[in-house]
Amino acid sequence: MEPDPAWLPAAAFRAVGSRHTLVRGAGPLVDTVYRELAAACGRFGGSVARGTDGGPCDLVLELGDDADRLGDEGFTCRREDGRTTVSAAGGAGLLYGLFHVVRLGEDAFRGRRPRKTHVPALALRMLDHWDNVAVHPVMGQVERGYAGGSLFWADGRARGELERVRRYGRLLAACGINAVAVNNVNVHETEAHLLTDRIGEVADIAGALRPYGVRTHLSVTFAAPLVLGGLPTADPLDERVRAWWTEATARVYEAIPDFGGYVVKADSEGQPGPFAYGRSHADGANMLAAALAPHGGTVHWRAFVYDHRQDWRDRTTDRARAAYDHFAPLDGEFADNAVLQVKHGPMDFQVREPVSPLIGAMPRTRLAVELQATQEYTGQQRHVCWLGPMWSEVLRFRPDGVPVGGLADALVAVSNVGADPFWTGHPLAQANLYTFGRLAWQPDADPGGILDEWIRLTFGPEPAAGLRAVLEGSWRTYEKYTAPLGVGFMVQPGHHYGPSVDGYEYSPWGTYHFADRDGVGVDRSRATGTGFAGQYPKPWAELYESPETCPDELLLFFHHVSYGHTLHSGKTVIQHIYDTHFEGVEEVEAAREVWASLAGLVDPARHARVAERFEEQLRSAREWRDQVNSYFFRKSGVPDAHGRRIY
Ligand code: GCW
Repeated sequence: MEPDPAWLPAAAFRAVGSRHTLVRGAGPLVDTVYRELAAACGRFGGSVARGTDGGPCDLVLELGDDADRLGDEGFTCRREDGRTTVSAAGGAGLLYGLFHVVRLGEDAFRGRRPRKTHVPALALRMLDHWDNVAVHPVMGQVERGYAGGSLFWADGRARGELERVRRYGRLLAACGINAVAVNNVNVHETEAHLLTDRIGEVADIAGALRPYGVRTHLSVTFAAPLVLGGLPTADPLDERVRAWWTEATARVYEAIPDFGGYVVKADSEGQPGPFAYGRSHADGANMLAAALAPHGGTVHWRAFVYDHRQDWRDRTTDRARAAYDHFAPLDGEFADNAVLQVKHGPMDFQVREPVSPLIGAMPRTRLAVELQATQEYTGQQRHVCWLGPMWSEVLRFRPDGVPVGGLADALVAVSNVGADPFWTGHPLAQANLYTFGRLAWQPDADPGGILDEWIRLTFGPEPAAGLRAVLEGSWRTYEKYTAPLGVGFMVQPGHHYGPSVDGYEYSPWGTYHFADRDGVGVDRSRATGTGFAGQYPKPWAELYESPETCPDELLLFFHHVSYGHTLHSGKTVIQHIYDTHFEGVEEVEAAREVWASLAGLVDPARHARVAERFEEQLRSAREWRDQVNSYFFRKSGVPDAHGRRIY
């Protein structure tokens, strides 16, 4: 089966493809622009010329605008005297300009448009693939992957479907993504070799992505000098180790001259790191940064460092504190080409978390904020869960005056894409990928506008209202029927799908809700709890400190309260739990009906795939509702005020 066209169906090119266009400038990405236009004109009867002189034309795409202002990726767009002009200083900018015109459709060729400048707010807009080369006995081909196999790898080898990879690069460019890390941050034995003897396979992928301005990055193991180099140590301050990395990195750049850099998960969930040698994470990151610097590369060093072998009896250790406690003291010690990659929340991609207090706490350190497009904890691409509003809240949050989107140098998402013909398993999960790219380009963009854009491109105008109804509130719906009020987890251990309220309660992972007969939640206050709330600057530290001022949706993240505690909404905690769980399921039922009504307006294969997933979502949502409600009814003994069925 041909892969789904996603947000680039042929019809999206009708407006440009039926016009007369002139392309001015040279370079590989300008060639891509030309090829895109030639293909569109072949289909819709327009024409495209290259060069300086041109007869009358409707659209000009030209290199030559102010490089200082636009950089390589920015562009301007204007329309006057019946002609639309896109100018850029670099080929990437021209390509983004072309996709901008595609998004505008016929509007690009109507009336007058004053000149407008478009420059990405974040220089790096990246997807991290958690793809394994060899199938992992527990995690499979793609760790936390819900879209079939890997686009890049299969059963220990390069998959070799470079045309598919090229199409992927094209979709990414059309929503503004410019970097991809091609393997899992948990680097197992086979994958370690991508850095050295298997770099050619990475180079092939890089070659397929390059025409769309997407640079390739690699996850590497900190122990590479030991496991690949035969050295007795991986100590980042050892000269032999440093020389090994310098050499290995030089060879990477011979194979991939525009290689982006390394991604590293160190001292985290069993991965090796500098702690084994008594060195700091800055020592570790800086060693790799030094090897990359002569080539213009960057190391993305992940801050996801915590004790995953915690004793649940130990109430002093709080996983939420870990990233800040480990990294905030290192501010100012990281090299210029080292970027600290911080998960957006302090725990782990739950449906609701506060923004990580580490974000904003290291003003002298470059920052990448990591989101999770793959829906590990948000329905695993069997449930509709459009994450745009959540991500937008994160990016607009102001730790200390400046919004997160303005503090970050890079925005990264764990990819939700695989070898599935719909790319993302659930066809509607494509919206998350698209929204991520567009928010990374403009973090203060209205997510609803992005959703509409995605719907219009992907589905055309007819089913738009229905799609909006299905997607718009889907994150809040998911939140309603799963773990309440920011408490998190309550998922089945291991695979993390479906409810198990106590699944992680007595585990070593540091993820507890502490429900008893009187109440529920984690006391993270300074006064009586773990002190986590004190990691925030004002006003947040104070706001979160007290259950009276803490926002309802985060109450159980920060506080242990009684079931009778009254929320700002006026409801008690226990009644809130019952109400939201009944509502959540009702909302899924309603969305499923809306989807059913779109049959005939949506491509049949897509319609069938989503319809099938809705059956599973509804089954699962009911299971969540009944387990969570029964659990809290049995703990608390408090009946539902409305007498609904609880087991
Ligand atoms: O959420 C956890 C996931 C792991 C993942 C880890 C991480 C790649 O369950 O599968 O490992 O986060 O972000 O490193």
